[in-house]
Amino acid sequence: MKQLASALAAFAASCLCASAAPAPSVAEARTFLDQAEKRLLAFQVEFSRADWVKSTYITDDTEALAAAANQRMIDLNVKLAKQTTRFDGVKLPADLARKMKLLKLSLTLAAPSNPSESAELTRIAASMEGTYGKGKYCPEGTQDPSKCLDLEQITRIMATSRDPGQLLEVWRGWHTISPPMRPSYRRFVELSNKGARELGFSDTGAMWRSKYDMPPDAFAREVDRLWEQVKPLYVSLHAYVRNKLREKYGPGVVPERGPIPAHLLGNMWAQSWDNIYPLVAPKDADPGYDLTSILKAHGYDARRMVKSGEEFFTSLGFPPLPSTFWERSMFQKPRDREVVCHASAWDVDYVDDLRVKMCIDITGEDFVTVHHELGHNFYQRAYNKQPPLFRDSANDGFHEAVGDTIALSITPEYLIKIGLLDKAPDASKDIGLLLARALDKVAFLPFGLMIDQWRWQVFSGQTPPEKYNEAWWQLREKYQGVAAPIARTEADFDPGAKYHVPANVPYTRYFLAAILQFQFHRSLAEAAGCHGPLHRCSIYGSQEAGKRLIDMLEMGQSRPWPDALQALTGKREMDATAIVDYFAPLKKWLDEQNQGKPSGW
Ligand code: X8Z
Ligand code: ZN
Repeated sequence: MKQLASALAAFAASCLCASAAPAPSVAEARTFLDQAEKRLLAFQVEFSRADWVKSTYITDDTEALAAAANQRMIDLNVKLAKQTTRFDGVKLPADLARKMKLLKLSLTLAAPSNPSESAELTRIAASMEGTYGKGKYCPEGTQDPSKCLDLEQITRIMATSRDPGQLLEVWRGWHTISPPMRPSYRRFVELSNKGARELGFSDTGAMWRSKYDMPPDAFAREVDRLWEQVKPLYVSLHAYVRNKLREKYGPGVVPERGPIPAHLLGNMWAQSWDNIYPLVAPKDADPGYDLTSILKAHGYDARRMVKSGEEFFTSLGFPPLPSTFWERSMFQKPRDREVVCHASAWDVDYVDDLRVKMCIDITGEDFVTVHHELGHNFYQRAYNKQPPLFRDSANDGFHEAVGDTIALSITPEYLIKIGLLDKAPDASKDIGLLLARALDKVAFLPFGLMIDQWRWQVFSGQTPPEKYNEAWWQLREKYQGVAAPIARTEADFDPGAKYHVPANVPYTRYFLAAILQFQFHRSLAEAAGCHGPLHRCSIYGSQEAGKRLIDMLEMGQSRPWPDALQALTGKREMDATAIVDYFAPLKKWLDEQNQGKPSGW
């Protein structure tokens, strides 16, 4: 039988006759997809396991094993994606047509078909992430490795120190981890572009932009449109914060009109500014509580923070996490080995082997991140009954938005319900509450946007390797209005000091999520019957909101994302009016404070 089949195949291959082979049937397409899904799933699970071990125990060996498993998975995916062209022009039912399309689009990293190039690319990918995970700043003259600071220690200094000299030192120190990545990144761009081109995309950035159920150029315009909607709000916040920082640090450190030096905003990347809330708090409207102190005072540890997050989801009607989640997750930084601390959520078997990997610090910021990660896990389990190719979010912004949507419900009233707060601040403190939230959510918007503006330019060749760093700072200034606190040159590679660049995680998803979570929150709050101001609405305990959310999550990626958005919000467009309306009272207040002072940079 086997021989006969190969003889027929040989005949078909040698047949140069004009009468083309008949178009493949729908049944053949179905069989092809069934088999592709099975094979791909097996390779994905194998890679997940290797990747988990590598990320929680970085060594040369685990890196090599994970890279090899990644290579096998990518090579298979590339091969299958190429085979789909056989079915081009065949009229397929909608679900099969969607699967064909997703098979071509599912990769973030496409490897060239040349096996040695594919191996080189996956090794570079694993090693850049490892370099980041192991990154440390060792103050000059330090011989003693125990004096070196890891990112968790540096993060604490960035969050709490008000000494510009010390902030500058750790800012500079962390940025010393990335120059060694520069040649690797350059090669990474070359090879991944080669892989993307073999799949018919002009470059890796174009491949990323093709994943949104619309033409890639239309997606880029959509992102610009959303940014224009929120920009005035950001500019108001920026002007207010710059002025407060100038009062605090003096005109020699903070300019009156120009960009804000990037080391003063409470975060290594100036991507969210909530840690400097005490420096900018409104005099008469401070809510009078601080989540970090509350968690510490109540003796919360990492596990209890995760339990509390889980309890929010179960209050909405989600089933509790499986026992394996508690056995296999990593909540704390191990003392005896190198790990990738950057928080992530895993679905190792694509069914219910859910895990969180995070080095949790007992802070309000990490409490929010715990909810963020759990949002991924509950989404992953909600779509686990879908066929493998549909087991993903409607678009990647949706995946990032779910947990953040839940965290928007961490209101004073919610904290009272779970016994963490005695009394809610009255409405006169709303500006303080909104300002604290804006320092996180509004400050993030331009950062969420600029990382991939940089990468899209790098992948397309518009930014050549000799200009990697210059282009990075141009975009940071253009969008965020922040500047490097000390001179930078092309000997630096500052993009590499942000996790998602060496780890090759696309970033526009977070920008979309920052917009979407307010749309989700607005609809869910309505479903929960909350009619007060949205920043005071918590959907905690609402089965109605829970059902609305779960119904959408269960769709996975089976339909184009506007269908999923409609299921949850009744609208088919991403729309920044939800975030703009949420912060409207704050915007008015900020503009009053900014009167007569410069804004913009
Ligand atoms: O990377 C993350 C999550 C994991 S998906 C912790 N975030 C972005 C970041 O840290 O830069 C969440 C917010 C933005
Ligand atoms: Zn995430």
